[in-house]
Amino acid sequence: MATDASRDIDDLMAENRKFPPPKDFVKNTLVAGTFLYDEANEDYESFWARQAAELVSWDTPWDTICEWNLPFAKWFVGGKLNVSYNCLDRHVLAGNGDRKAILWEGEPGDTRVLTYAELLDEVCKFANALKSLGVERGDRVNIYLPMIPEAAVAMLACARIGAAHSVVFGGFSAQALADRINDASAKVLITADGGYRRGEVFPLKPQADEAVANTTSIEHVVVVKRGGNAVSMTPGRDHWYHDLMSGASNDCPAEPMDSEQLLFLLYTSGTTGKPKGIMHTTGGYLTHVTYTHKYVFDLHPEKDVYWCTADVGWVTGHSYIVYGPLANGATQVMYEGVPNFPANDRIWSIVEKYKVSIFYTAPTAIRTYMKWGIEEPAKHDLSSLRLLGSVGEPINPEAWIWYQENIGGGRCPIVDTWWQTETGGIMISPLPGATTTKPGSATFPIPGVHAEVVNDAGEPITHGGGYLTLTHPWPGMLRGIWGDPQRYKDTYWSTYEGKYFAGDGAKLDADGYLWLLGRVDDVMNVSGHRISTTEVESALVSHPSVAEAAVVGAKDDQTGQAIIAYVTLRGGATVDETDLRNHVAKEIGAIAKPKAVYFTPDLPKTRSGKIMRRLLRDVAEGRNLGDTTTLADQSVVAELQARAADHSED
Ligand code: 7RM
Repeated sequence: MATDASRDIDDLMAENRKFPPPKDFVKNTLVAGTFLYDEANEDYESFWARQAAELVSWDTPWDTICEWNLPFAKWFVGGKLNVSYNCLDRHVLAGNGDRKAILWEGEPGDTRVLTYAELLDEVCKFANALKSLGVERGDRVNIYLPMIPEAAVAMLACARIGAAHSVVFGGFSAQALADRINDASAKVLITADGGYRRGEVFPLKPQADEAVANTTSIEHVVVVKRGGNAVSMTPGRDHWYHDLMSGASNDCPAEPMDSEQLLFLLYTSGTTGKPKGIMHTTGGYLTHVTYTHKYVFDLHPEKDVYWCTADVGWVTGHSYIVYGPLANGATQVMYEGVPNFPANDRIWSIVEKYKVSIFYTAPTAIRTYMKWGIEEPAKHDLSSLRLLGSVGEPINPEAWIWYQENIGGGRCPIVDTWWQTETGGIMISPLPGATTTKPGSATFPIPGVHAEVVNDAGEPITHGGGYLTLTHPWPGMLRGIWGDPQRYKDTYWSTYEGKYFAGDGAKLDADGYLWLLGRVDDVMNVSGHRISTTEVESALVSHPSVAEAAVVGAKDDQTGQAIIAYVTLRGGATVDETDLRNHVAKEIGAIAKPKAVYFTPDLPKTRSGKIMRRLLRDVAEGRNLGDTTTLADQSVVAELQARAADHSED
């Protein structure tokens, strides 16, 4: 445990369960043993170059693997390639045009199947349609769509002609969309009339209209018909997707792009301040996501059915729905709607129906399924599953075990994948046929990646709590923040000299396993002990009645900060506050015992499912709420404030 003076994060939790790769899984795995790690350790640049040469098709080979002018990197310099060619044409040319690329399921239950040949046809036509609207290499195009195949088509069509896309999640407001269009000076906006969510059509076009009214750069708006809701179309500016497509030629040769050509911008709001346009380029990014998608998910493209439940509006959708899986020629499920329409077993009914073999989702979703109870997955045959993945937040050991037993039937390895919008692709994760996992640990950097946990002074530590840094450039790394190189340096490269730091705490255990401890802004300070939210939340979730927990440090006269816990119970379960507080003390120590526990049916989350502890801190300290625009469900906090008021009156 840290001493009082230490600025490092305490290491409170010990989790010793170990899961070696299951024997049946290892029989057919792509990577068993340490050979990839050994090769990468020998010379990481050559290792990445081998991946780039093997997994990606180039029109012109590169001259230099990596040019590193800290903090600015270029990868595969001088190389030329086309991302859409890599995701489509080459599979068709190899004779796999009839392979299913996208098995799409709409929320109401309607379905569509697109083969690689069909997807290529669609992308070529839409690329020509974009050209007819004046889109050229180097332009920016905004995409504001529901989870429909046209989202992937639009992204790939941009890549085909060298326009950078900027996808804005369909749940974001008109103002958020306008800010992002303005920052990128986008020329064209691609949207839909509306999409399905919770059994109803949510309109997108009216929001798009409002956004465009507050921008000056948009020349044309393309509208996909999905919701069937009434929309107004501005003549000359607005075009129906199906009208453009019916007149478009499917002949659109993929043009070779420079390896460092901008592929996309993706805005991250962070906790506060103006959203940052994270820049990703072509050759390095494609290499990184193709390599990780293949080896982390042990992809056998001719057999597997892969499903990532993210939205294309997030980086997970970019890297592990669109670019990685398609570059690898995978067959994947894409689902439009929410997990509880028409009932709480929708996800498992889709797994059964399409015989999904690789399933990739977020801890927040897993904890929600825990809350709904094991009866839901038990209604379905999930025996097609052979590998499970997790991304987005630390996965608490108990949620990991629940996932392993109730979804994976005890036979599937779990890959807990740590990465960020900024890293482009997975950085820390098990390789499922090679790594012995521990529930809640993302284990080790993947071959080719170098991470260090450092103390407050930036010195590497070998065990205990500290800060996660990345010490070498990697192919998928962000190339900067659009229009703001200084902010790029300040945000990521100035905390620890020469190292990338993006704000996560982490610890190393005695076996060298990495455990992510959550955002450092959320670390609590109780009597001089720096306690991570993750460890206290995991201790709470290890109680059999608890599905989900969020803790925050609230000002306290005695201890500086006191731990306040917000807890959601599993379906049908009950427990009292004292029992839970004692449970935490028993699991990880008296110092981490929450001062108060509030029970709540829901926690405030961002639209991508991350818990918003900042808002809970405001509630706990009785402040007016700050910026709530990134909150997924506005009613949750109001409810919590009401409960806090009740509690203080008892
Ligand atoms: C992919 C994505 C990035 C932040 C990151 C972490 C947290 C993501 C994990 C995780 C623990 C994980 N991109 N995070 N994955 N924490 N274990 N496996 O989520 O840009 O939206 O968020 O998410 O805090 O810094 S993101």
